[in-house]
Order: sequence, then C-alpha cells, then structure tokens
Amino acid sequence: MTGIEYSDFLDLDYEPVDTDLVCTFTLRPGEGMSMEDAAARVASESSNGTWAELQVEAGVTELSATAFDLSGNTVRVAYPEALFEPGNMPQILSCIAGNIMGMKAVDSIRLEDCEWPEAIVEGFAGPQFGSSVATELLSAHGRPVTATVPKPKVGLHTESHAQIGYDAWMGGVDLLKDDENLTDQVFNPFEERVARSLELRDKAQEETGERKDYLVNITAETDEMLRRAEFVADHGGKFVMVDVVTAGWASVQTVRRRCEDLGLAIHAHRAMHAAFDRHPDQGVSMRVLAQISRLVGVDHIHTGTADLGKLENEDTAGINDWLQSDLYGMNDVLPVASGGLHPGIVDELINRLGSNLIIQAGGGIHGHPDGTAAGAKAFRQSVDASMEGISLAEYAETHPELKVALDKWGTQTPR
Ligand code: RUB
Ligand code: CA
Repeated sequence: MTGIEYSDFLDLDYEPVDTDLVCTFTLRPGEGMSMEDAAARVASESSNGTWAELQVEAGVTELSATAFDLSGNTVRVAYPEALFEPGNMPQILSCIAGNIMGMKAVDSIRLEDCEWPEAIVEGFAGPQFGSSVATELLSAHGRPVTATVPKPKVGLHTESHAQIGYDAWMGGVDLLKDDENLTDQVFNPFEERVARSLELRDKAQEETGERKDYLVNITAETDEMLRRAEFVADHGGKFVMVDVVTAGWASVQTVRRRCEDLGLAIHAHRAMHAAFDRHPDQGVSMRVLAQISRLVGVDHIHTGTADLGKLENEDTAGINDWLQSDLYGMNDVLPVASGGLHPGIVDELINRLGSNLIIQAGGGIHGHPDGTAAGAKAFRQSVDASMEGISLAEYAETHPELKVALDKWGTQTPR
C-alpha cells in the first residue's frame, strides 16, 4: 500500500507521453490557495484522488493525472489513457469536466482545449461524411454550401414551412434547415412536415438540376430520435439535425450508429452551448465542444461567424481549423456559420473563414424586401460573387436581388 495526497498530482517538469489525454485549463485559485495547490486538486479530483489522503494498492497511482506546465492562470493536466473507457464520451467528460467545475479549491475553472491521443480517438466513430457532404450529397462544387432556416422559427404551419423551403431551394439555396426548437408540435407535425418538404425538395431538384436537401430536426428522447431518423430515411432524406448539447452526447453516439445504417449525415445545432462556453473564466470552451462533436460523429456543427453575426463568438477560425485538421485519419467536420448573416457580409465571412463551410441565413433571406425567393437568390449571388472574386457592389449592378439586399442591410453586423 502507498499513500496518495494532493501533492502527488503536481509535477511541474512532467513531459506528457503520446498516450496521455492532455487538457488545458484556465483557473482562478480559491481563497488562500496558490495556483499549485489548486492545480493539484484539479488533477486529483478529475482522476483518482479526493480531499483525504488515501492508502491505495500498488498500480492505482498509474491512473493519477498530473498537473504540469503552469503559467499564469493556465495549467495543463495529463491523464493516462487507462483512466478512460474507450468510446464512452459521458465517462470522459465526467473526468475532465466533472466535479472539478464546482470545486471550492477554484473560484473559477474553464476547460479550454484537449489534445486527444490516438487510442481515445479510435474509440469513437467520428463523422461519416464530414466535408464530403458538399459534393457527395449536394451540388456545392468549389463553393460554400448554403442553407436557410425559415423564420419565424416556430409557428409556421406545415404547408407554409415547406413552401418557404421550396422558394429557397429554387432561389439557389442547397439546404433547408429546421430551427432548433421546431420538432413535432401541433402547428407543424414532424411526419407531415418531412413528407411534404421532401416532396417539394424532389420538385426543386428536378427544376434546378441541383441536388437539394433538408436538415430535419429529430431532437427528442433517444428512441424517438432513432424512429424519426428512420422516417427521414424512408422518405428519401439524407440529413438529420440534432441539438447535440440539449440532447446529450450519449444520445448523439446512438443516433450516429443508426445513421450509418441509414446513410444519413448529422447536422449538429449547438443550442445551449453558451451555458458552458460564454463566460470567459468558467465552463467548457466551444473549441472543446466542437472536438467532442467530431469524436461522437456529427458531420456539421455550428461554430459561429467570426464576429460578423448576431451571436457572441469564440475563435471561429481556430475551431474550424481544428475540425478540418488531421486527427489520426478521422473524417473532418464541415463548420456552419450562422446567426445574423445576410448577403452584404458573405464576402468578408469567406475572407475570414475560407469556403469549406456551410453558410446559413434565416432573417438574411426571408427578411429580403421581395420575399424568400428573391432573398435566396441574393444570398446565392453573394456567394457566387465572392467565389468569383467580384465585389458585391459590382455584382449587384447586374443582379437586382443582391442590389435590393445590399441597399437594405449594407454591411451591418446585426444584434
Ligand atoms: C439563425 C439561427 C440559428 C443560429 C444558431 O437565424 O437562429 O439558430 O445561427 O446560432 P438567423 P449558432 O440567420 O435569422 O440569425 O450558429 O451560433 O450556433
Ligand atoms: Ca435558430
């Protein structure tokens, strides 16, 4: 037997090994604690220690995490891989973002970043399609994918919702998207909406010669999500959407498995992410939420608008780079920029984020003075102009829908 206590979880000279999961935290120590004290407690509580000194069997200490690389309010913690159950995201998060989030030893703590070792990555399915949806399931060759969410976000009846989708597809948008709080309500029941929208999708595909599709929000209790995914596949849909944070990561893993059998891609909406990532001192960063999303296997995820839209953003470009970087051969994720976008800022958005992207607009299409069809055209024109390297103002001279949108919104960043 050997004793373990807090000081055993701190080794400022520790060099992580390839198999460690390394997490970067920013933290503010609790009253009367040094950074070293607080960091050791974080490593302890998130691995195999507790507040009391313990006598443990030989071998147990191999599961201890080590706090190292302390600088200012930042510390890195290395976790041995044997601490984790392969493929079990809730278990991993209960370690690295569990009890420590509320410890008195820290006034605040935020999980900023993770370096995932190969063995943990391999335990997860990862995205089935990732960026390849643009050309495998859609006709977006060499340009960003475009998407739209009908507004008002809830309240439209099925036929109007589906018609808005049709108008948007006809105007040049690739994807119709349900909003995060539209699922199966009496004013717009799920099955009717899916059946009718996919009927109109087929019509729009025939009429435009472009592949079109529908991001169907299946968010619900897990068994119900599986049933809804099957319904989408039975009706010829190729995509489902899940509110991944509110549904929970374990349920996304289950949906991912079924979507493989059904050949469906998963669009991740991140509603509620800001409860974790908005406060700069506390919680879990969007970067880490995006990493989790890739591991559990979503194909697209919202990552913000690089400060051009209506919502507060983290480092969108850095997160998108991570989503598209090599991760032991795991497929990438196609990032979604959304929230307050409109034609007048599409060129700058592409400047900041590149074109391997889904660009999504609700109000920026349906709020066009001439309605959805014109709004969709203006939006697509702004994407085409940006890809051709022509200024929006110049393109608008020969594209009246874009002209009207630019006259209305200019280059404003909405709030
Ligand atoms: C888009 C919208 C989406 C947000 C989600 O509508 O409301 O739900 O983009 O936010 P609109 P995020 O285009 O009218 O603003 O993409 O940051 O997760
Ligand atoms: Ca929304």
